[in-house]
Amino acid sequence: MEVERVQAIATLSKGSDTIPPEFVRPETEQPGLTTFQGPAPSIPTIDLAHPDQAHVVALIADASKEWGLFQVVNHGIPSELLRKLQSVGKQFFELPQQEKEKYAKPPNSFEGYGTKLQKDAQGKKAWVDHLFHKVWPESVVNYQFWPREPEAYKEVNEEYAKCVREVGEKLLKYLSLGLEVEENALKDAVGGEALEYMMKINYYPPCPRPDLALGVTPHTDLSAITILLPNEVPGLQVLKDGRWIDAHYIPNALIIHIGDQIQILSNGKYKSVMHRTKVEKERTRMSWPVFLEPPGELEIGPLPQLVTPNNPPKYNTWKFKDYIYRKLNKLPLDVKDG
Ligand SMILES: O=C(O)CCC(=O)C(=O)O
Repeated sequence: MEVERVQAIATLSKGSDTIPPEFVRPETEQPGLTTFQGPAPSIPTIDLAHPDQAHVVALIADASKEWGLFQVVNHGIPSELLRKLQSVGKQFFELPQQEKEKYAKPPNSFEGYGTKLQKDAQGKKAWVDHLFHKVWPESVVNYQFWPREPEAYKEVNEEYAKCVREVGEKLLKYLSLGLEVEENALKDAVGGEALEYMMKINYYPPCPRPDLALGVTPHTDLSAITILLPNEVPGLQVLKDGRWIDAHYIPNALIIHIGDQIQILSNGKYKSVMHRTKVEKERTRMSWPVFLEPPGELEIGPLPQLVTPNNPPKYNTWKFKDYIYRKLNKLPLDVKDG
């Protein structure tokens, strides 16, 4: 089946002031109508290299309880490597279409180059193409989905995977300490050394009607946590107290999302963040989220250390693969859902 990529639709729409109707969101979702315009609190920014670890733990715990999202600076990944990661990803999306199609997602695969095929519940589509491939551990990496062009793609992504793991492990440690459990508790609970790192590149081409369309539509991440590098074009929005708030761009910062699995393990203390993305009229937004995901067979439920008669489990325990299946198919998940 010939799939229409958003990048191709965007090229055809250039110079026009309309977009195909399947990209026009309902009014309740249009960013032009629903972005909060008043003075908004800013998303927390946390210096990971601050010498007082207890202070960093407290900031991360507060941000994860209140927002489910924060930015980190001084995270230890060299800015030169961030620039290279962005450069090789951009070069891939700028290849001729038939080159990119060599990496097209096979049916039933999460990995590969693609565009969300199904329309969503509103019968609408999102203004974004993507590429997914696992980067760690080695046993789950399938190089079939890693671009062979540009040539530096593999080396740069392997180097980034090494660095992003260090950040991920530090965050899981601080999140554990913020729950007053042993520092390895969350890492162990999400699979320890078997925790999988799934790289995604989002490519949001310019859109003639950014007031009407969305890039990714509102969702929380299935992951434990997500570590996201954006390009300089802002677009991420977070739902906070019922308002869609813009995340400001901080050069070289990483954006950390608390995902569903950490919300479950923390028995609801930390919040999985509801977020979406806007697109721009003239500029291409790109982002590089890495999803830290438990192996499919691992069961995830509230940490037993956090469950007491006064604080019973708020969530069911599911194998991660069953959690994904149920969430994607909109089947009941939580204790309250039955
Ligand atoms: O591009 C972004 O900032 C967010 C991407 C995202 O939420 C996703 O890919 O699931």
